[in-house]
Amino acid sequence: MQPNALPNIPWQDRPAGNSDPVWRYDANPIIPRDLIPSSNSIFNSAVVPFNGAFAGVFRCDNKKREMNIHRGFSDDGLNWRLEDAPIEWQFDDPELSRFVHRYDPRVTWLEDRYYVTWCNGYHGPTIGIGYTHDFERFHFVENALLPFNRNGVLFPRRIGGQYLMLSRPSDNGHTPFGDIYLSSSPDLIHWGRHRYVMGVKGGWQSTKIGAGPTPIETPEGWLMIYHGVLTSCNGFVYSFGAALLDLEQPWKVLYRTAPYLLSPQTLYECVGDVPNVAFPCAALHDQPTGRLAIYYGGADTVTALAFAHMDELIAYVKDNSEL
Ligand code: BMA
Repeated sequence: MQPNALPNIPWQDRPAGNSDPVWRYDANPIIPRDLIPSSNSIFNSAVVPFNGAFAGVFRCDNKKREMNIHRGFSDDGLNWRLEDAPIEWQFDDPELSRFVHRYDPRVTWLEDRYYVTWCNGYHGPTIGIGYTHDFERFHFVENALLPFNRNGVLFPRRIGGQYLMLSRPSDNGHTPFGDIYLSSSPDLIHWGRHRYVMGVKGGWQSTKIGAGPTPIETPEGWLMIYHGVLTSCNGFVYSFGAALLDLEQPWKVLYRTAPYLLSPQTLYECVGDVPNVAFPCAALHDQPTGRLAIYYGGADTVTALAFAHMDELIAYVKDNSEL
């Protein structure tokens, strides 16, 4: 079991005079682009509670501009030690060793281990699924879906006996479309019963959307934080919002934010290798206090942190919903 109480997650109170449902850590970014010798950039990364502290899987693009995922550890969730070399995956089928790149990891504690999902380049982007028990040995399970797909995110428990995964069918490039779907599996290998969850809407989420952190179970439904993309005359703009999904039938959307929760507005979100990107991949929740720490990538370059109160966030999603 993972503890519901995480009193040691990073936290900072909402700044005076700020009434936003989500606010930024004032010492952002928490991970600079050059934390390890090999890195060009470190962003779109996932963290989890681990052994009373924290561990994570980090997207590090190297100085050849190859995309791969690395493990990291932290005592406080703020100061991270990342391995300079990418994760080495073990696999049963040598075909799985063929990959072009790995990026945008999510990590989900599910039953007895940490599952990692990521965008795996295998003749086009698809969803790789692997696991680790200890952040020492990592086992690559399978490519879950056919290319082209990105933003694969597992639910943290089975529902109706099945494993569930959100994903976002896409193309082989910088996809100009994209809706969120749900697939189910008895074994995390064979996926089917695909259901439409939700699609694009106006404004900040008008071009494409994709699930972010592992959904969080609340009495009001599954909290799904997701990114949404607007196409401006200067390119894509990545913001994030949130939806509440039905607890037992999570392809049913109960509420969904019409305004964004956070959009790229600070220097480290607006300036970098890809300007104007806030891309969430993980959230830590301390249930007793309702504190939420959201990890997101800034401008495809650095890793940043934002905070929310679960009760306030749920109320905001409900009060500002347009389905
Ligand atoms: C998406 C993914 C993300 C990235 C975003 C903005 O297609 O590649 O990793 O943050 O584009 O470049």
